[in-house]
Amino acid sequence: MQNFKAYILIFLLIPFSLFAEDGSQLWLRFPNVKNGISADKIISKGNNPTIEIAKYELTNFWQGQAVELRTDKTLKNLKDGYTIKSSSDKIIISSNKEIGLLYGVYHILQLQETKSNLENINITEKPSYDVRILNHWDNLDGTIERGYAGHSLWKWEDLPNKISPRYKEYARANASIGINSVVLNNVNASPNILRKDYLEKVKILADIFRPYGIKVYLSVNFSSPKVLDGLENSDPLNKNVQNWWKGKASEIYKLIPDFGGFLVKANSEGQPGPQDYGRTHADGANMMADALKPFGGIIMWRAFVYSPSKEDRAKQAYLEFVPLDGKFRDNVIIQIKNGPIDFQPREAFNPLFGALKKTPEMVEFQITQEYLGFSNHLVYLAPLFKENLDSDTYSFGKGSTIAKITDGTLMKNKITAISAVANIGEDTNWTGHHFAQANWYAFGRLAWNHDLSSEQIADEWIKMTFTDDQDFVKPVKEIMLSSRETAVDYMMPLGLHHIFASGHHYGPEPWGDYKNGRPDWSPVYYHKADANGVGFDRTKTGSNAVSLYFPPLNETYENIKTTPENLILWFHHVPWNYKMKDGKTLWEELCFKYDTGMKNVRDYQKTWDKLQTYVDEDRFKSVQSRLKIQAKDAVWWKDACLLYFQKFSKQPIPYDIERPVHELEDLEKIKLNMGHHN
Ligand code: GCV
Repeated sequence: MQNFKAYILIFLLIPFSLFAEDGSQLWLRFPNVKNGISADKIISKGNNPTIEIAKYELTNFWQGQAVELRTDKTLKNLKDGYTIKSSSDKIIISSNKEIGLLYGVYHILQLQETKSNLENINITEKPSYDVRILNHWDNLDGTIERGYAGHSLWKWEDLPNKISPRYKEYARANASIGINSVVLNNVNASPNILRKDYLEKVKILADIFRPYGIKVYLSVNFSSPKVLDGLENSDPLNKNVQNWWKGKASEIYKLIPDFGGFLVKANSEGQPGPQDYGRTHADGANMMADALKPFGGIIMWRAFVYSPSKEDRAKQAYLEFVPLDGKFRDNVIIQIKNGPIDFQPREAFNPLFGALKKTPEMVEFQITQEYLGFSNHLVYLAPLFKENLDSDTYSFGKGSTIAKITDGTLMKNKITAISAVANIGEDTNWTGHHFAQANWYAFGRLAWNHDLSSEQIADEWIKMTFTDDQDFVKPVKEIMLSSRETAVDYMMPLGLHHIFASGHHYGPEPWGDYKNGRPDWSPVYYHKADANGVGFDRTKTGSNAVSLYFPPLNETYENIKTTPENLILWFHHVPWNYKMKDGKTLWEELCFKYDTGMKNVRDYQKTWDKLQTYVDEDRFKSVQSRLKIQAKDAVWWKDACLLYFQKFSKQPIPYDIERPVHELEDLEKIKLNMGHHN
């Protein structure tokens, strides 16, 4: 009897466990595939670990025609791109490189899973960027700076002996979207990463990633020579220091012959750098560049520098780097955050893009949602990435988009690269929020082809990650495509920025005024609300950051009437009763935006609940409960910001807008214990 009961119980549980999905397979689920084609249907000469992976994917997951994999030297101009052509009895994938063949295999698998037309295929793919790189902000103790999906994937304690199966899964996921480079450790770098024992661990990861076409890079600490080996200093003009880096480079390349290079955060937020010795960023970067040059390595030198000076933070990277243009070695590339402040929900683009005419530049995006609700909020980031890449800098005349400046079209750069701070941790589903997987996916796809639309990327991702049923795809796509603007609306509409609570950057703290700390980390520094109005005056009467933009943008932004309204408070201090284009006053518009953002999240909840039958139980519930948090947070943001700004506008919240449900004093008391400094 007892047994019988157990059977019944198991029987009842089976349907749920079968359908339960934990998200660990990302967009590589293949839910309807039992077997792929048999090995004799794969035509390929030669054996190579990358080709072996391609064969594995085909025999496990590909259900179509026979496939021929061909390396073809005449396709050199496609770099690691490929062609896919169908003939009567097979599909032929050709590439100059083995990795291109693997990319081609992932491409046809994507077509199969999205139920795309597989007849008469004739595809040519060439990547937009050579280096498509994830920056992990993982510390050697296993924590992750701004990581919201658990601890680091890298088990430094276990390496080099014990190898987690997830290293390979991670590499496979990256290869499936064309990511070919990773920085393993935080830009706030521990010198220890360059110790012999750590390099031996790094080597193991590099060996695992190599067949998937992925090169390893490291963030390095500028003081490493002094800290690790007791040199008298780490001055880049000191011969001993230069030799130390040369020796370190040859030690690394002995272990990892295809090592990619270094990423460096120097003289920024307390990190050491060449300026500690009165030298310039160029002196520092060039010293490292010379050490890596014989081995083909590159230096990605970050432009994220600012200090608590009188100068507007939005100008500082420009002022620091423009005078150094032309002074960098040809294996240095300047890595620039998309905006001039710090990964805000919306920023104007960084005026440094296009301002360096002789030095290659690359974008740094942030996939991890430091300023976008961590892994609690559903925010699809492709529209943010696209907005930046499609921004016209006018630096080489009209049409000088950031995409064209960084991909080599306008600058003929020797190195082209694009980077983003990863949102990956050891959580079962890799990214915490199931929908945050879409941001990893979207970055990879855009790094491969920046002309893809946010919509197309969302469409692919939804179909592969959930289902291709249009009744699901359509509403979910609508949520995703509107979600970034929704987050801007309930957090920081109309160009407001950096009004986050200090430290964790999660909730609102527009009242934050750190007089005794760093004023440039204070929300009041950024919104400047007073009885007259709100917003940061960056015109001639203010910080004049507008002058850093090329004409006609400098004029466009100087004039409040021509400044896009979604950036109006970024560039102007705007009177509360200023008339917006829709006839509302600024105050009314601000209220309306916060309200719209909040209501949109409530609508996402309704939509998601209606879709329950299309999603497995576990993922459905997980997304549902995070949407609840997002909805609560949106009300928190709206009430905190409107009640606070109301103290200055001294006007009622328009009566057709949801009433606040909090008291400002209560919100001001909230102190989340989420750690971190600024
Ligand atoms: C890695 C912001 C973040 C820091 C980060 C820094 C950077 O200030 O809050 O956590 O540090 O950017 O990008 O260097």
